[in-house]
Amino acid sequence: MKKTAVINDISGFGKCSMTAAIPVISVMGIQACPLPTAVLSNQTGYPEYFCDDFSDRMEDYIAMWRKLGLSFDSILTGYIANEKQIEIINGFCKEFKKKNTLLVVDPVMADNGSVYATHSKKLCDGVKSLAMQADIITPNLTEFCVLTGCDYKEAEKNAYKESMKDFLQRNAKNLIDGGIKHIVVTSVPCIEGKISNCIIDKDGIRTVSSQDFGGSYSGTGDLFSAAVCAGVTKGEDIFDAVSKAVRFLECSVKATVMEGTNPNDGICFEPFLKLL
Ligand code: PXL
Repeated sequence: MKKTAVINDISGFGKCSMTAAIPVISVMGIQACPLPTAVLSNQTGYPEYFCDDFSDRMEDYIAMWRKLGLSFDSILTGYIANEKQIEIINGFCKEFKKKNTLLVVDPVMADNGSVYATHSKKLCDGVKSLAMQADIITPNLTEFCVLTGCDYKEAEKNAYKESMKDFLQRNAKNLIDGGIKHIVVTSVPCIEGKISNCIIDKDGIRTVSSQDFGGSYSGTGDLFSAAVCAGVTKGEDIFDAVSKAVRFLECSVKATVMEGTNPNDGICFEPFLKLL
C-alpha cells in the first residue's frame, strides 16, 4: 500500500490542514501518515484559538519513524508556522525523499495580494527554499508572486485577460529551470465568472476552470493539494489529477454556498469524497 507523509497542523474546528488532507488521501486509497506541526483548538481565522506548537517534539517523532525504518511514496507539506519547522522539514525531506518519492509543497504564506501577518521575510524565504526542492507546488496567485518575486499588482493587471497565461508562464521560468516539474497556480482569474487552476511545466500551460461562487473558505487549498498529491502518487497524470480535484471542490463549494456555511467552518466536502 502506498503511503504519504502529511506535514501540517491539526485544527479541531474549521476544516483545514490535516482534517482536510487525511480523508482525501484515504478515500483515494493511500495511507496518510500525519507529522503534525501544531495542534489547534480551531483554525486561526476564528476570533480566538488555542495553539500547541509541536516544533520541539517533531524531531523525536521523526526519530521514531527513522528507528522503525519507515518510508514514503510521497511527502505533502502545508502550513509551516516558523523557521525552526523549515529546518526540521528540510532535514526530513533530505532523509526520507528517495529517488521515487514525490514531494508536493503547498507554499502556504499569502493570499489576496498580502503575505500573512505571521510570515516574516525569513519564513517566506524558507518556504521558497522548500518549494524549490518539490516536484509539484500549488501556490495561489499571491504565493506565486512571492515565489517568483513579481509584483501582485502586475498579476492583477492581467485578470480576465488572455495575457494572464503569458504572465504566468514568463514568471514561472526560474522555478521550472530550478527543477520544479509542475506548478499548479490555484484560483487564477482567467475567465469572467470562472476560477482557473493553471498547470505550468516545461511543456507549456494548461488550465482547468470551474464556476466561481465567490467567497474564501477555510481548507479549500488543503483539500486541493491533498487530492493532487494522492492522484499523482497513484500514478495519475498531473492534468487528470488536477481535473478530478477541481470537480470535487466545485461540487463541495456549491453545496457549502447553498448551506450558507460560515467560511471559517470550511466546506461541505464529505458527501463528495466518493468523486475522488
Ligand atoms: O488552510 C490553511 C490553514 C492551515 N492551518 C491553520 C490555519 C489555516 C488557515 O487559516 O489557520 C491553523
